[in-house]
Amino acid sequence: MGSSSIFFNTGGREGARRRVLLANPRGFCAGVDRAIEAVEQALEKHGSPVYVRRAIVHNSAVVQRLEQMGAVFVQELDEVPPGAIAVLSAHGSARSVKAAGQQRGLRVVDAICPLVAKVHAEVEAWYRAGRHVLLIGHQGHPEIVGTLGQLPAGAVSVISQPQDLDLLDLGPNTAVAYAVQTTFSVRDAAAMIAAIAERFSDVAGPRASDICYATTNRQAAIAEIARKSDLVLVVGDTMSSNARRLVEVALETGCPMAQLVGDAADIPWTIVREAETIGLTAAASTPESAVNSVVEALRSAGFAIDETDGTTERVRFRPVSLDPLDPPASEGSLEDRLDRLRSDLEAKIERAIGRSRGAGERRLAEAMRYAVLGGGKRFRALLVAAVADLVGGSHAQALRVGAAIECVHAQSLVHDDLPCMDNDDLRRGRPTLHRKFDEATAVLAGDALLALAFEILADNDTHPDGAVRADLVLGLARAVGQDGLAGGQMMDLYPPANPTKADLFACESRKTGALIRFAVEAGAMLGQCSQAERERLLRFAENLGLVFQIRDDMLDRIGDAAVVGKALDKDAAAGRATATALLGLDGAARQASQLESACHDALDLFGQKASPLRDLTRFAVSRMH
Ligand code: GRG
Repeated sequence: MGSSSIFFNTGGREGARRRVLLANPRGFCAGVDRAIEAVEQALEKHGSPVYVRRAIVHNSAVVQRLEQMGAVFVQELDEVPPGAIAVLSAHGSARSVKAAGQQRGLRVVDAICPLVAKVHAEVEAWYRAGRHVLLIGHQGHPEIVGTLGQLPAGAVSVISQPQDLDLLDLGPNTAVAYAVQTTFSVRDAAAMIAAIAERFSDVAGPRASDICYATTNRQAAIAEIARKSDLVLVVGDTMSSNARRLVEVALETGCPMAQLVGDAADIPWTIVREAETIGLTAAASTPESAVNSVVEALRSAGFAIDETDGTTERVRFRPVSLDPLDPPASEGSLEDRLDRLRSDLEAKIERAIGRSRGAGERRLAEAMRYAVLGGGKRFRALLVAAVADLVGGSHAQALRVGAAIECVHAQSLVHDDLPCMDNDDLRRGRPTLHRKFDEATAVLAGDALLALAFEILADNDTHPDGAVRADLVLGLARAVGQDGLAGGQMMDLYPPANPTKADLFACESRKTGALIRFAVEAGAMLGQCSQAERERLLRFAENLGLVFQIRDDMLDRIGDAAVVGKALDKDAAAGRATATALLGLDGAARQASQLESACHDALDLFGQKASPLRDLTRFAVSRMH
């Protein structure tokens, strides 16, 4: 219904101030936002059709908008043709769903809300600890079906009300643990937990409530408003559990009437006509456009809109991993593969930096992007991918590690260029970050890139095994710290009085070699290799790191500034103890060639399979940029 067509009977209360109390927070939560974004991005990257199993979130307006963009909603994955992309909903899915999809050759993206994934991890841990799991939630709701599907049949009992406990065939001394549907009523959950504690002697539960922050905040906000309202309208879909809970909370709080509306077209005008104060909120799956349509209709009908204060929500999640959509690493020519690797890597970094809202955050994210996405050969990321490929590691995981290393590398370049270090104006053919932005932004963007690198490595998507992730984090920490980049840079800034070749190597193998060594080590960690292979790879890495920096020193003398993308002839002017200063240009070239041979020797063990690493070595020695 268009607001202009509303005929409104004020019931003789023209003088009274009729108002709408607009709840805060309301509408989209971070998990919903993230799931919708995953479908949008899959469509943007791969075009239509992108199949989505079930409603991505419980809102028909959202579903219709995505359908118009090219998404195809299905009930089950067997409706999806092999090879196609299938996105699983934010509510989470049973393990068997994902496994069956992968078995049919689908490229499955899981848009599960991270807070639901946390509940999945919890129930699994309780089960492994020998506890029977009591899952507090609504039978048949997709989130409950998905959580049930994490464990074998019989391991979990779903309970929706305290009386359900009487139906369980479990003795009072059974070790139990409870978990709660993230969108359950906070009040009802408390009553259920109390009933469980009464019925069982050995009860474990989550450290923090399973009910998500968004449900908790929306229920608290509407409870506050409902007390002062004659009518509460909840903008949401009838499918939505959290929307229905908001209606219940409003009624329980004492508001005489509460109703669910999809948008302005559903406004119950006969009831609204009698109301003086209307509380208005929206479910976590409701787009703000639907709320706006209701607000505008009520405003046109003579209601003043009072936006109430409420909790500010700062929860953000990293975007859904679209790794499963990457084509197999081995497809296409070498050139194509390198181009694809670079573009996949950059897309990953772009997504890892993510969306930002406030002005300060936007500037920081912009500076981070400028630093890490503005050119660069991606040598270190190519190296991780080539080593992982050599030892049977996953390409998608190698790309994530490569993205982390490129973030650290970019940080080191940004800080290296600062006035307190090399004071450079040009990098990768463009103004350095502090010239383009300012020094404070450059320092902070570097800090944030460094933190982001560790965040990427520590993320579950990088490797399912926590021990491997811990090794990756440890390895990178060592590569950047006192014995790595920071220590090497310090040696460069404060060289000994009469530096020897050993001093030079000690500095260069840290300043540049440490990250190259870590790239090789990380690639090896992602695959399976014998101790002998590992030792060879490390020897290869040691020599490659040195050769890469020696060539860098040589380029300062012989390079073309336009090709190298930065000011040259700076080392000699600054009296730096570089390879060319210590060994002369010819001596440095001879040294590089010896190191190159040592790289090839170390790779002998791998035979033909190591040819991508040999190509990268040749490139390191002969590169002109
Ligand atoms: C990482 C905590 C931490 C501190 C950094 C400033 C600093 C400490 C270290 C400087 C390290 C540095 C800049 C070494 C030089 C490495 C080098 C040869 C850079 C050029 O690498 P390329 O050629 O560059 O791969 P592109 O632009 O292609 O990525």
